[in-house]
Amino acid sequence: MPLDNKAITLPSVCPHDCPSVCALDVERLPDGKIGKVRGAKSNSYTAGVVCAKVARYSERVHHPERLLKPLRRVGKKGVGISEFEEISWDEALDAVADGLIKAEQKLGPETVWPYFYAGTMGWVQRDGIERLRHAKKYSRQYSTICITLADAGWNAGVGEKRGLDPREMASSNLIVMWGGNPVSTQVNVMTHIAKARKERGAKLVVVDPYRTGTAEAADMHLQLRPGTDGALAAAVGHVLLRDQHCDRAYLARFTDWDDEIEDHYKTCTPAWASEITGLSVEEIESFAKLYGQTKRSFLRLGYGFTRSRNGAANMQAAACLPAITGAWQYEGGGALYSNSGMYNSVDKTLIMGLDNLDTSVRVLDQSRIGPILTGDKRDLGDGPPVTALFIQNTNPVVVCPESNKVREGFLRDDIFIAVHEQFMTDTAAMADIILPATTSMEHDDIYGSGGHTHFHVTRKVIDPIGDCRSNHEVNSALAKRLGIEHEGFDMDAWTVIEETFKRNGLKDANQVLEDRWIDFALPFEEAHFLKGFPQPEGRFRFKPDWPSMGPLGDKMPKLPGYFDYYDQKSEKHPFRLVTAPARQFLNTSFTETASSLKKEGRPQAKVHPDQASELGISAGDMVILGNDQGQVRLHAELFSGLQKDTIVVESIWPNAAFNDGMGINALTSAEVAPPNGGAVFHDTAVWLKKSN
Ligand SMILES: Nc1nc2c(c(=O)[nH]1)N[C@H]1C(S)=C(S)[C@@H](COP(=O)(O)OP(=O)(O)OC[C@H]3O[C@@H](n4cnc5c(=O)[nH]c(N)nc54)[C@H](O)[C@@H]3O)O[C@H]1N2
Ligand SMILES: Nc1nc2c(c(=O)[nH]1)N[C@H]1C(S)=C(S)[C@@H](COP(=O)(O)OP(=O)(O)OC[C@H]3O[C@@H](n4cnc5c(=O)[nH]c(N)nc54)[C@H](O)[C@@H]3O)O[C@H]1N2
Ligand code: SF4
Ligand SMILES: [Mo]
Repeated sequence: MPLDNKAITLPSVCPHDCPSVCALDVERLPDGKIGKVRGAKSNSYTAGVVCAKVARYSERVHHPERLLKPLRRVGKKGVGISEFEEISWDEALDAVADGLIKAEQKLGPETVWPYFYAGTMGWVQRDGIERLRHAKKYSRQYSTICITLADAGWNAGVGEKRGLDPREMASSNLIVMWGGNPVSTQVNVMTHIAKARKERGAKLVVVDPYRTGTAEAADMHLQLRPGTDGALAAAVGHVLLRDQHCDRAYLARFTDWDDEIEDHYKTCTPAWASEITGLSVEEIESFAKLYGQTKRSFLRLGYGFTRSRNGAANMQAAACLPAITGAWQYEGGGALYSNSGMYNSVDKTLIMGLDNLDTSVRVLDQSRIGPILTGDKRDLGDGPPVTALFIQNTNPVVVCPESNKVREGFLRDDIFIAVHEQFMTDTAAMADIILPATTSMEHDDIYGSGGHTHFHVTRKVIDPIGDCRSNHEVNSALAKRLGIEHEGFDMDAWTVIEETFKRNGLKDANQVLEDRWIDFALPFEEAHFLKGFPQPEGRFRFKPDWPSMGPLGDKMPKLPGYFDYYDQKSEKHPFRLVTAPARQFLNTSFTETASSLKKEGRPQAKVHPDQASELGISAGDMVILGNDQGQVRLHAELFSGLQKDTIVVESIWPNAAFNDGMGINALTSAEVAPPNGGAVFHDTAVWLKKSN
């Protein structure tokens, strides 16, 4: 790529797994490196703001430890770069193809499991691995690690994964951030909240088990016990009905409201919810009053409160509130969980090779990779074991639950592992072959966005660093070696993008590139479901049809509220552990950058001071957290912003950052949650003790 003799600014998009999907203005310096990264001012959602870690993005892109050459492991698994030797791309691709072919020859195609997630959210680079999978009939992946429970809960009531335009917050008088921490996880929400507060004196309420940065900024913080949101939501509903803050005409016209639901809410008193949530009756009453008295109330629903065995029920119960008050009818009123369903109209056949999809091929649950690799029959049935993994865009050795089992599986000597990565992650260190990957600055892509409504097109800002290749290039080169024919593998990434736009009847991709994005925002009436909810009967469902939503749907309660199915504390496990995201990391991304590491310090267990003194724990002491699955050793931090029986460990640190070399997910469970699965990262009962 020809360079300029001065710094120039080029458009891009943040690729990370974050609802904000910021539009970026990126400086390219005369030496071909990226310089400053800023949020695009011209994008009405990004509004010139990015988080601190991406403002420092050149530190990650030009990091001295970026993987720049293909590597073959010649020593021990799980150690790191010293155990690898450099090889050529041809040797590496031949070795990967050979590994996959040999496994298939022995046990059939389902023994091979291409495994990926959202290290980049770009559709072409993230989802292209599916084209390889479907053509070969390799085992399919059920992606459950993040959104499954939240999706189920939202869709159960509303019917489709979309909601308010987040820019409408500017017109809201009350914003309720429920189970999310945007100060850390999607900073742009705070921009729009700040605007509403400044211009209209809007109030901010945060529902979160600990005093996060967002809670600190709030007018009211409901610091409940983790997993009890359904009870809080039902009690708020009770007060809204009792005090006539409900809209009876709206309920009759737009929902399935009936006497059974009415009677149910009558039983959900604040006193009852106080016992369960640990909040006082006054806190519940005053929140309900504020919510009931404010028609322009924007419920911003996060993921955090759904990462629990009862997470789908919690989400559905909270989503009932704007249906009770009828807030949906007003500007700035209603709810947003995610808008990513808006892009479902864009057909991804070319990107994902859906023309080769064979639904008779087995599906394995992403979050259950630990049990799967250690031979759990509940997952494998009569099918073959997984003996070959090809991994892109994810770091399962750290991020997946039951990580002692994940590690055991990766350490098996009868499994072939290829990892395409930017860094020597814990997962890459387990590989037989590592392929070096480009970053979003070095390849082309398109991005939808959960937190807003833009659909972005970008081209690379700089040339690939070292010998890095993009996922699309690697998948195409592997396809040739595996004997796969599909038109998507004969196109470069940009052509896949152009064709996808053309085949969907969208604007020409080059035009969108110039415009930077298409805004998919819907007209007011549709965004607010004023023509009816996208359910077969056109009504919001207080009574979801859970059994139709998944094999465990019949476990779910018929009516909205508290579902007491979670990892409750017990005499043996008297604490509830939340593994919330760390501000300076993005999952495990940025755990390699010095500035993020410096700011985060070390893994710490936040323990209430009263609890600590009962257990003889002082600030900075080494403690052990444990349950029937495992133990982790880390330092204690005394923190008063949580209930006495709650512990928070901000995550996700590499395993080696913990004192016994095993990270927090040793404690989290891979149990399948109702109705249709989903990981339960904040639903763990543990014991805590001082380490000697
Ligand atoms: N800095 C940073 N940003 C990130 C990420 C990161 O790791 N770091 N991860 C990215 C990804 S992949 C995602 S999906 C999003 C997730 O972003 P969020 O929607 O913010 O969701 P969570 O990360 O699950 O947790 C957010 C909050 O939920 C709270 N929480 C936990 N359990 C409960 C509960 O039972 N009830 C209630 N009310 N709250 C609860 C936690 O304490 C935490 O403060 O963020 C993205 N952005
Ligand atoms: N305890 C606990 N565990 C959690 C969570 C939690 O809150 N608590 N959150 C969960 C959630 S919500 C999620 S989404 C998962 C996320 O978990 P992961 O999907 O594993 O996310 P990351 O850890 O960011 O890893 C993404 C990897 O992709 C690589 N990558 C980025 N771009 C590219 C590319 O273009 N090509 C290739 N080949 N690689 C690329 C990055 O270098 C990085 O190592 O973690 C889950 N795990
Ligand atoms: S807020 Fe999220 S999307 Fe925006 S720059 Fe940071 S990580 Fe990327
Ligand atoms: Mo996620």
